[in-house]
Amino acid sequence: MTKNYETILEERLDRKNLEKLMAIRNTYLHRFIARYIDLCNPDSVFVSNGSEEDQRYIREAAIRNGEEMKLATEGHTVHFDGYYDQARDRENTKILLPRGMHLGGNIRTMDREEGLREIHEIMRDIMKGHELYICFYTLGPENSVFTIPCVQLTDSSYVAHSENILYRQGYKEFVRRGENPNFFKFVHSEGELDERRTSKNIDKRRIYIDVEGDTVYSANTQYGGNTIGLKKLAMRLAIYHAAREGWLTEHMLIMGIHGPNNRVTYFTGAFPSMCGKTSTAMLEGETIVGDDIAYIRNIGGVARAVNVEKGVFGIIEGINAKDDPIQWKVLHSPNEIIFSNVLVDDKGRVYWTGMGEEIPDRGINHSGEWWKGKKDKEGKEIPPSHPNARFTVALDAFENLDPRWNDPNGVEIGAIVYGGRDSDTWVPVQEAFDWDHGIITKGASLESERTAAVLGEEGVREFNPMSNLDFLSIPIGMYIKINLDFGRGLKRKPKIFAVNYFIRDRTSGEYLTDKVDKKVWYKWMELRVHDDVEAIWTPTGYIPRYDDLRYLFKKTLSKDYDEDTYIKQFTLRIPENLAKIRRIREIYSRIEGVPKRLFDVLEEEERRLKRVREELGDYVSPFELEESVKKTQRG
Ligand code: SPV
Ligand code: MN
Repeated sequence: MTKNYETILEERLDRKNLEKLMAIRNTYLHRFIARYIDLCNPDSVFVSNGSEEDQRYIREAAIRNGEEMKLATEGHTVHFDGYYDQARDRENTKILLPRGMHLGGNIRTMDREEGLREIHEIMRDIMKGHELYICFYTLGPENSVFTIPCVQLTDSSYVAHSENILYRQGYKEFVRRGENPNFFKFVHSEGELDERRTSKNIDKRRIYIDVEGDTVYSANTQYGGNTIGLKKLAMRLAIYHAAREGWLTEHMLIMGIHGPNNRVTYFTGAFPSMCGKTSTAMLEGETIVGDDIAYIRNIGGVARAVNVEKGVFGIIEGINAKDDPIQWKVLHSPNEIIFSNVLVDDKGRVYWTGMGEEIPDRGINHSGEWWKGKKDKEGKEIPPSHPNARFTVALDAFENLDPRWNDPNGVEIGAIVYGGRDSDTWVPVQEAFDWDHGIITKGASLESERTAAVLGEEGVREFNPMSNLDFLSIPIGMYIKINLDFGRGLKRKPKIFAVNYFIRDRTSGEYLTDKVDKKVWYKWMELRVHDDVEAIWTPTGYIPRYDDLRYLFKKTLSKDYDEDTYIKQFTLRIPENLAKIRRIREIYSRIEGVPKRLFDVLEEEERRLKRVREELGDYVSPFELEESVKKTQRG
């Protein structure tokens, strides 16, 4: 940058926008913005102060420049990402680190100098012909210990519009903080666009995370998970900070589970993508605080959590009127919603796979003009909507929004739940013996079966500790240690549970639980948090007693729950559990810096499983377990 930053800002911003920017008295911010205006060279610059007027400007720009199209319902728009730009790009997402530093084999990193050089090269003049939007937000509620102010530079009106829906406005927070260098910075450019207004230079798609500079660069992509700075990009920066400051950044929902006598117990839950996280957060009769990302801090010995966001970027596939009444209603009301990568007919109505209604044979989707049977370049049939098609909507559109969702002190966490897609090992719900046991055998041992229907690959288990692996910017061993330490510092420790919505029958292969059954598991966990019901000891944790479940099934779902179903669902599968321990131990033994405690706790669990196998065999019904424990207690 040869010119002085003030000169650049004066030359490139009109009077109104310059005034808005200068009302924030922060020269770090001004220098940063000037540098990227100079480098990326947009045609014009718009500074948003978060007012209704400025938000409208961005909404209208998205329509005007063709990144979104209006739909039949008021407030609804659709955005398409490029055919090859439909998901997070793990390959080209890298953490930039000083030369010679690595985070271990499971996390992609790159030499910082080299990465910065490459991305700055790619970004030179990349915004030519585009308008640059400069927007301010906060992660977490404003003016609280959780708050992280953020500035987003993007030349995509779709990205800016999405962020206005998903995040709290932060202009005032910036004004209040004044000359302060501590904020997250995101520079995004969709790059050159094709005739469909989608990113053209996918080969130059890069998402580089400069943890030391608190900055993320993203280029030549539009898909939200790669571009919406405050979502998964900020998560990597926050994990890096949290690790040093003793708090947690987690890929977790937050929800209130409603127990007896109007008691509300807050849960957080970690699930890998497409494993039921949003549908859990949307359970009927319960209340939602957040569906994707949580900051958790120890405040006075208590674990408290806030939703980093204020909206939902949810998967739309499979949402139907019967199973998802709350989401269905929102998607069919005149709210501000951006649909992405769904099918649109000529009347401006949207359709998606699994919606439970007839889908037309023609329309427009992520592949352009679409007809039933259309194939892509690889000869693969194109579905009407992409499996990762999404909707973006603010949380306040939902009738189940928890009244404390924006509490600056967060909500106290009573329970933490971990769950993955597991066809054969874990029972539907179980409670860990204690914090360490939960963190290690549930969170750190989380695996999920791949969902893509790729022949031969289906069922491959992906290791995904705390469902956070894709977002780690610190070594895995350090991350596990921080989780263990966090619990040790708490006076009141949340209980830890594991759930499995995907357990199948050993012989028929059929799912053993209904989609709605999870309601009962949460009601049971809520009672356990307050020690209101007893449970059965098993080598892997505590499981529900039949009588308690029968009562809860009747009460919450009006369902008769029979013993046979209970036995099938809760039979302890010892060979599968032992195999899992072997897999997990093998993975961790190849990772550096893993706390010894992890191996000890796994070994204890292995010993317990083997002991029970000797006495009761490979597959043990919960009734047998209950009997056997009673016998031991009688001596
Ligand atoms: C996920 O994949 O976990 C999401 C969507 O929440 S993304 O923004 O792509 O991360
Ligand atoms: Mn997510």
